Amino acid sequence: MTHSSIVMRETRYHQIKAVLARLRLDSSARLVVLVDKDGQQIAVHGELGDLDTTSLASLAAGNVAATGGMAKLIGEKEFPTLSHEGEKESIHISVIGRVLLVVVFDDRSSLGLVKLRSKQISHELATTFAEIERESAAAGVSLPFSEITDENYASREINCKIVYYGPGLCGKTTNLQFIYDSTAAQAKGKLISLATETDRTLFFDFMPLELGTVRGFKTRFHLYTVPGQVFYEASRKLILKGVDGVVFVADSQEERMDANIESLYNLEENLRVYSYDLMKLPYVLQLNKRDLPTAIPSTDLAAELLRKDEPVVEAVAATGVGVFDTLKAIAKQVLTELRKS
Ligand SMILES: Nc1nc2c(ncn2[C@@H]2O[C@H](COP(=O)(O)OP(=O)(O)O)[C@@H](O)[C@H]2O)c(=O)[nH]1
Ligand SMILES: [Mg+2]
Repeated sequence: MTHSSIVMRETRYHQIKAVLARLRLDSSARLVVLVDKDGQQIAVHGELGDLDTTSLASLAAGNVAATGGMAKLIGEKEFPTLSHEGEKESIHISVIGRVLLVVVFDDRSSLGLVKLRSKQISHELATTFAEIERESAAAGVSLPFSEITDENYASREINCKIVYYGPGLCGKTTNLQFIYDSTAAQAKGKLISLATETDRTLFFDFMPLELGTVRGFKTRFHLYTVPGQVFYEASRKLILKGVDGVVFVADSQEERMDANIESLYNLEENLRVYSYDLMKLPYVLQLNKRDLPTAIPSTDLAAELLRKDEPVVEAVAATGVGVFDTLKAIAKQVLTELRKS
């Protein structure tokens, strides 16, 4: 989260909120959200209703990243706008440098109008963000957007991204599903699973989770899983962008040992793409499926998969054993890192 963070002064935040309010009015939209490309929500204005804007922000960023991959395949740098028209509600996304302007609208407006108005303010937003980046470089500090974007204490937020990594069918989705099933409704957003017909994770699972208040900041964890199959390499890379902590879920079955090792190498390689170093990143090793008769001894697994002094948690995700211990172990490290910055 902090790798590309910039600081936004309160006055800038209000300036941006005012631009969003104007856009919403001029385009008769329901809601306008400004999101950074890593999926963090920067500011929102409009009728929220029960809309989960955290998930919206995250999925919008995933959407832009995925279509960006498509653009490159056909020789374009990226697509500057994306729109999705539904029966009643529609979404228009504009890519403005490092931020995404997401407009949600219904039949009180039209795609043409939203497009026009978004384009008209995109220059203004780009200029403002260029200034913000200059200011934060001058201040020489690096804090995430969300930490200081509001003077209102209660609404200060920290969003952390945790990725569950591991070979196909090791139990990543099962971990998230158990957390989801055992968490109070007010603490969690929707668990969003993009799965194939055969129930394999296609793109990712995503679930926001509130951890309460840490040092006056409302703290929210965004939990992701990656698809395990070899051919989803592109998704795996995208999901690691902006990661704050990784849980590696190993499958204890003897016949999955090679798959574990391959996936761990793949993780290290994909982290390097973003100049992250597994050695420095908050990291937990979960040895899952301890219940199976073919599970090899934990010490043998650990000997093969340990990378540093990371916590090792034995688990049976299917029944929830070790699932929260794993989450706590990674959360603790991520929060310790945050305190340093
Ligand atoms: N026996 C056993 N099965 C598990 C355990 N954890 C997950 N599974 C099963 O393994 C299969 C794959 O799990 P899933 O979470 O979809 O794997 P993913 O590909 O890593 O997301 C499912 O049928 C799960 O029910 C476990 O601890 N023990
Ligand atoms: Mg899965």
